[in-house]
Amino acid sequence: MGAVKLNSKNLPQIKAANPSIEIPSFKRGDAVKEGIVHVGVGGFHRAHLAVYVNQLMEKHGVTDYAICGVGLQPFDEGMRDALNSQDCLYTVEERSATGSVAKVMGSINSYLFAPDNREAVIAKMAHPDTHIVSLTITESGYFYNENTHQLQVEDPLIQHDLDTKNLPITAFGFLHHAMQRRREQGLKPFTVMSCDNMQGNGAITRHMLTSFTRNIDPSLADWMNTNGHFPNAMVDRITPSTAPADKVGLAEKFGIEDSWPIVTEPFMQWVIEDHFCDGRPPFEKVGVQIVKNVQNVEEFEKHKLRLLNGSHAIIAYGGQLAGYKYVHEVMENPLFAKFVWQMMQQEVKHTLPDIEGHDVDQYCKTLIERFSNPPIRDQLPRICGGGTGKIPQFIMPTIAEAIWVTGPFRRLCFTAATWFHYIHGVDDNGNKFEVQDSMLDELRALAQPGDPTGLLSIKQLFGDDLRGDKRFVETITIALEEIARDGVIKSLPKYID
Ligand code: CS2
Repeated sequence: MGAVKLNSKNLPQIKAANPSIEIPSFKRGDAVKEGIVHVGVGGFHRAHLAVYVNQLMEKHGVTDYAICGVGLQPFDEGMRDALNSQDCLYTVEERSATGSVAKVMGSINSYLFAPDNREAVIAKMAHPDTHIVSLTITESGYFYNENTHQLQVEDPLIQHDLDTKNLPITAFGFLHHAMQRRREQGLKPFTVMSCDNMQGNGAITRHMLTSFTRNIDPSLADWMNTNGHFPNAMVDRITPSTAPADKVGLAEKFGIEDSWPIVTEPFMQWVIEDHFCDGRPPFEKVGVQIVKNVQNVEEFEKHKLRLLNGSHAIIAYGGQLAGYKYVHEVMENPLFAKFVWQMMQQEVKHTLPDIEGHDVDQYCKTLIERFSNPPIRDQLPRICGGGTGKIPQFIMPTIAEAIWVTGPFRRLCFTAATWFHYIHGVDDNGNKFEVQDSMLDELRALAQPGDPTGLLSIKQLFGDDLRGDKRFVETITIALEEIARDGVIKSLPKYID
């Protein structure tokens, strides 16, 4: 029997054919309120926040916090068409070594594609039913200068949106217009909830949005700053990009024809500060760790960003240069597996704060297992992309702190060096690959094989502290020379005890 197209009407048929599939039994559409407007409906959102909200709706009768998804970028057109063709339903397939489980999600209730109607997005955010606007817009969507810690106000997209005669194109443009409307209507600001991988994501969102608005209307910036809440959060779930084979596999194994399913790992985690200015759903009922204290969130964030995302950097850039395609393949090479373990244990761990009840060694072991999970087939290019938002966050601060406490940092430098070399887009066997980064032209103009000085001169990414540190510059130069001369695989043994 052929697979059945996913939509509301066909749900009973899908379930009848395969009772193990979870399907939403809660009401959707006009029967619920859309309390969350989410900007950036990619794989991660659909595997993370939307799954938590689905559980709230399914198991706890929550009806005020369904999600209205929003796409800002022209490339979101594909998501619009996929979701609209199936009543915004989609499948999450959780894969582990022990097998697969399929769950159809119904928490996304509608979808707005901003280029179709920008005004509709502003009106939706400003609507009294909207209590939270959440974001997964990637590091580059924040226009955050890592060096000055200020908004990149000179960026042409920000300049476009600062001219309020223009309809907005950036997230901050939309948030600004919607906040302005809410103040005029006597409403509270919505909570702006960042779900991106950044240390202090809530604080950065607050700072960037109020800086943006201060350029247009200082009193509105003050209103948001005083009345608005921007919780910090640590978010985690490894979610590969959907591959064509994933659609075929879903149809074959589960009989579901889904235009854009998600494949992910069983593990998921979210630690968030309890700072919401216009109400929130009872997230704690579905396993979210809601904490009162910002310091706790910062500590969790530090552990996750430095251990998970930092390790992902060597796996992705080192693995790509060595000619691999997937994370689990890299981990099957004992040189990489040892390197990752030793970097976490010897260079990263001692820069991390103790968290009561959190066993960091166990956390590292779990990470090795998660990275080694073959069936999710996590693609290296997914992790390699956008390195200018990643290396300065996941690796550089750890190096700076390791040097500060005179701890070892050679492996961290080697990891940074793999990214510097990756920019050239040629692997150790001479094969070309595509490099994806919003700053690619600038990076290419400055990158030199075996010499980090050109790239290190980009102040916006690297600041002055490390560039001026002799130990750092010497160590990264040696690593980059080794990679340029011998390749990654031949260099790795020098970094393993
Ligand atoms: C990855 C993350 O893109 C990256 O740099 O490290 O997407 C990673 O998979 C997630 O942060 C896991 O929570």
